[in-house]
Amino acid sequence: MNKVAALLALALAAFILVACGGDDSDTTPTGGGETTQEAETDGQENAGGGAEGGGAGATLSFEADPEGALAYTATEATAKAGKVTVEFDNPQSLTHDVAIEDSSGKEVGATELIADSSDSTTVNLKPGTYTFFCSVPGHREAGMEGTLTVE
Ligand SMILES: [Cu+2]
Repeated sequence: MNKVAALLALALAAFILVACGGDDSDTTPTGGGETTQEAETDGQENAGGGAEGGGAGATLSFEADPEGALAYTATEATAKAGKVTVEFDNPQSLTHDVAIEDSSGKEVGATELIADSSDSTTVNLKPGTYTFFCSVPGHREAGMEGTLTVE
């Protein structure tokens, strides 16, 4: 009986060790793996952007509020780094555009100022947070802006 009890205790101890070890080894490699995957993904994205060269690049579509408000239909947008086509549809008779500036306030691109029309432009975006807004005086302040996240 003593032997059996000892074996059971050993088995239990081994199980606990394995379980704990399993958790540890799960946690550590997963964390490291994620870091590696992120690095690899970034590399692939960069490589992909370079290979695509903007040909099959992403398109960002913006629209001024069809009801006539000083707003776009979205206040958030996301895009992948690289060449991005910015499309803007303005159904209003009021003139608007879509300008994009980086986090330092430097404008990286803008569509034409248009009314009851649409326009598009191409911008080269690096990963980061940008602001898109209407450059007509007062419109941005009135709410015609949003955040563009580039990954
Ligand atoms: Cu405007």
